[in-house]
Amino acid sequence: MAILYGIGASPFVRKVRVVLSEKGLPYEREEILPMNVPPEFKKISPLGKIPAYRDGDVTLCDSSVICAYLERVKPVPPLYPADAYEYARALWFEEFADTALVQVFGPKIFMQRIVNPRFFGQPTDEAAVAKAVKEELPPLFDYLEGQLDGDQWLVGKQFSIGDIGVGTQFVNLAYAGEGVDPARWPKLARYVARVHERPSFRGLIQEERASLGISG
Ligand SMILES: N[C@@H](CCC(=O)N[C@@H](CS)C(=O)NCC(=O)O)C(=O)O
Repeated sequence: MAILYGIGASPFVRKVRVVLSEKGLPYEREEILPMNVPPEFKKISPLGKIPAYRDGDVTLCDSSVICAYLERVKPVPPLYPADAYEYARALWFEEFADTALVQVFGPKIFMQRIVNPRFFGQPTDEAAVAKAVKEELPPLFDYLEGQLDGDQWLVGKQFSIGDIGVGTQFVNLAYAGEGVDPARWPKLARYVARVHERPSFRGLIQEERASLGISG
């Protein structure tokens, strides 16, 4: 049985779990906290980051690498568009989420509201969260709103790795009690709800909310 290493609350671990679920690939998850990882873990994830993946002799790290590998292992259903331009666009949205979205949603909001008080006994710096929400979220949301041309998904007609990458970051934002104002970003609000309603996301969100003790 394949093993995915990492904790459920990580948006990058969730990205891989959604791909595994969409493709119907069985796996077990082994809890690895992203700080002070065991030295053994660095043999499969040299930077010490989660997720990492093992299937027999195959060991991999980095969510984007693992997802691309899984696509080759089980090409159906496809999560990367066949058309060259659409393929590149899907990779772009994954990259945008893995860099621009996580940089704000993660340390500035999710860490502050969830991780610091629950796991480190530190108070939330609400002023810092409010500043990030007011100043840093709107340009990101404006961009995504402009990319949603009334289509169901970000790229073409197909649910893709771009939607998974973006959708997983919005899960952490929701856990931290923030979201998309439908009056200001109507297409994005509908889109995020659509992505999170997929069974692959919905099941994980229920499981994670229960384990983190977050209602909703
Ligand atoms: N590019 C990596 C990013 C993974 C990542 O940043 N994971 C975080 C947890 S959400 C981590 O392990 N952080 C610990 C560290 O940076 O040492 C991927 O896509 O897997």
